[in-house]
Amino acid sequence: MYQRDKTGAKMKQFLSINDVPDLNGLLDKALNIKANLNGKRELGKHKSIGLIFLNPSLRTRLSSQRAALNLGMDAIVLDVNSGGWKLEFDDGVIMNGDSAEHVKEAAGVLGRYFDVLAIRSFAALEDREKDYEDAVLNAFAEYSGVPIINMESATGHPLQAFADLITITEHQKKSRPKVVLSWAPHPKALPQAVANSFVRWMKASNVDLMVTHPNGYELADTIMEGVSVEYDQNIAFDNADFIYAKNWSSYTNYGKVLSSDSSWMITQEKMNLTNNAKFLHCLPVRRNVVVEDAVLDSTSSIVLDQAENRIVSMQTVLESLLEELK
Ligand code: AN0
Ligand code: CP
Repeated sequence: MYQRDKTGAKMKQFLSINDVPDLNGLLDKALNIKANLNGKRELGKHKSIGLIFLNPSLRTRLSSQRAALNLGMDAIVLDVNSGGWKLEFDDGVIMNGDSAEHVKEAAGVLGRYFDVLAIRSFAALEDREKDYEDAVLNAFAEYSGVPIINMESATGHPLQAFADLITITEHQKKSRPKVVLSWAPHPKALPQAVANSFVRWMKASNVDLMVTHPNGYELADTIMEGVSVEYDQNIAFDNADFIYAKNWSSYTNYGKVLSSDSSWMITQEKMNLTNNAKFLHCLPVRRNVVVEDAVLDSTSSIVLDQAENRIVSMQTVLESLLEELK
């Protein structure tokens, strides 16, 4: 049976960037895989992955299935909220309420059905401590007995950040590009997961990273350690090679929307302040709220390349895990 082990140099699970023993090696592997997506059709034969969703998805769901099928794996999707029993995650609860099944059994059962499990479970944005324990993802890791892949947890979205890194690598024109993560407005409270992972992966890469956001949108200190923050978006955009837009709700005033200031929307006028920067967003994106049409519809936008690279990031992670399962 699969043993959790972080001491070896091989990838054993993919909960966060901490599970990547060699980032440059993984990136090289991804670029090679992209050049021949059908090169390892036999590797995953007779192996299976369960894709477990507690929240909606378009890209993650389909790129993960695509990647698994490219490797010859069976991929089966479960939307827990519409097709499964309502799960309990707390320990020691008297389960006489809504929840019919505890994650201890559910994860254990799924571990008997699949060789690998992938989980999506967003932050609830109510209790910061609880979210930042990443309890749902960790419960599956603890009770399933099989390798777990994070398809966006409360605190991170590493498959997205890996796809972002691949995309930036493909488009960069200088060895150390300036990459700006810009907060942008959104009507609903969104998690910090995408921004957290983007910062962590960029910090580990050869880029000049700057983060820009309004007051009150500071990300966790542990994530932002060593990263420069510029509160004036126009100054941040100066000489940027890549603009990565994302909304997140406040971390300090947890889960709150503190600003819907439309002057933070990414416009063509602002893109003109950059070094002819490419525009990135993980999608889904609200047009003319987060970013105006003119930017998304311009040749500077590489959002579809990013989405395409979600197949590549998942396929690279799966290939790494399958090599260990053999
Ligand atoms: C989610 C988020 O911001 O975390 C998923 C992004 C991949 N976005 C929305 O809910 C709109
Ligand atoms: N970027 C991303 O994860 O998209 P989905 O929410 O559609 O999977």
